[in-house]
Amino acid sequence: MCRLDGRIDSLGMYVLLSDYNFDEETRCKKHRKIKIEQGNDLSYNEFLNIYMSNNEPVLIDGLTENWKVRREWVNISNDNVNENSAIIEKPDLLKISHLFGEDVVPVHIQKGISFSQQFSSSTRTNRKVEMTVSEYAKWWYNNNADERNLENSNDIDILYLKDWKFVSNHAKYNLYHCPIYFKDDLLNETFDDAYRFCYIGPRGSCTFLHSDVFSSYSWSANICGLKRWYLIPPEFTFLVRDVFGQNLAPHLFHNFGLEYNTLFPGLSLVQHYAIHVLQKSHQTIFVPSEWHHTVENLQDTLSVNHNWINSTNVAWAWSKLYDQFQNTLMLNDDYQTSLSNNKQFHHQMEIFEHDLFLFWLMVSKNLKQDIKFFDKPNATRIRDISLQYNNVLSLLPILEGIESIINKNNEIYFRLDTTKLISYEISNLLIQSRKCLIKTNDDSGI
Ligand SMILES: O=C(O)CCC(=O)C(=O)O
Ligand SMILES: [Fe+2]
Repeated sequence: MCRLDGRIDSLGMYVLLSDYNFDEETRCKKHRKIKIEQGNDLSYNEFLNIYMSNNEPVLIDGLTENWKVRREWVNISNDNVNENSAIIEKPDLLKISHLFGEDVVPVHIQKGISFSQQFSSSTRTNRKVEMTVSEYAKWWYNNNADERNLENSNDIDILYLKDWKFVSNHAKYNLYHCPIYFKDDLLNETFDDAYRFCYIGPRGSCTFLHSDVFSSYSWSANICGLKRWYLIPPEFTFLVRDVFGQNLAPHLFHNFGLEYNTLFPGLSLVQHYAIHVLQKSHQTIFVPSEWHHTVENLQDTLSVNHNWINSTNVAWAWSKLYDQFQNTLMLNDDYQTSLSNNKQFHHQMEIFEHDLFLFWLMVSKNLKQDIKFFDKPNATRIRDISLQYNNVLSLLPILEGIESIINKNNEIYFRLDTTKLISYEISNLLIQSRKCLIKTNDDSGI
């Protein structure tokens, strides 16, 4: 099993930080390349056993050819300016806006267009606003000129349309088919497709260093354009945090000078351990849990992506949430007397309560489904494929964990009324699922 978070090691590692202090196995991970698979040749079980279970990234070719988004949202033209008359593919904002112009979407306004400037300039900002797709399309055609000189336009705003929850609003449009590898999805089944997104980004737009929500997996299919990814294996996360293992560096290739380098001494090293990926159209990337990454659109790019959780990564997601809870409690114990820390404690506790509630919804909903499923061994739901990982088995310890947190802390910390409901439902669900497991074990002679 991989280590998901190197935070605890960070101070210790920094004391002796150098490439040479890594053991042989770690040093061998330098300049690793991502594997490329052909969609036709990769079975679900191979994807599960080689990539999902080992938490390893992969690029899969050729999943998108027949998708509607590819047929109808991409404008294909000939480059008549250059002699070799290459084919140019771009997001067809005219068409998209004609069809869905009234949708309100999140747009990130970014400053400073060239990546070299972006990574060396402290002025780059990322402000999020909402606008309609037709307003975005207007901006696209008025400002996103092909001839834009990236090196000299750092004063111009660049607008990146991100996290458009297209499927949850227009499921019937059938924009694309979720590839079989990513269908086993507890997250979107629970939250009505809320983690299924569409991205439209002009050349020069980017996504800053982050890892994905709830330690989920993500996949992203490039419909047209070109993306550059830097993926950081979780055992090197400490290299992108400050010396105290707390804050994340804003960028990977950033140089703010001596003071900054002292605060983030790992950045010079992490470049060797980050996996560099150029993702072309028709390629789909699998980003494993807790791999930090940055993404840059090197051309005007259209992509679809999902975050998802299933029984292979749900325990990691839970342990991250649990850590967050322990850290919050420590905040309270350590600084009982300090008012500002008390405020911080309550703020963190609110965030935790919210996440715990979402987690509870996900676990309980799927447990209920799976318990029913146990009675019908020939069911054909897609999730049956990974039943070897048995969702009841992987979700049950989480339910127990939630129960113990709520029982122990109900009086002291939690204010949510829902916790009462949760604790009542948990007891019932635990009784049922344990019965169900005993029955299954008896039937199978275990
Ligand atoms: O394409 C992007 O800009 C970001 C995508 C991303 O972060 C992801 O798929 O996890
Ligand atoms: Fe991401």
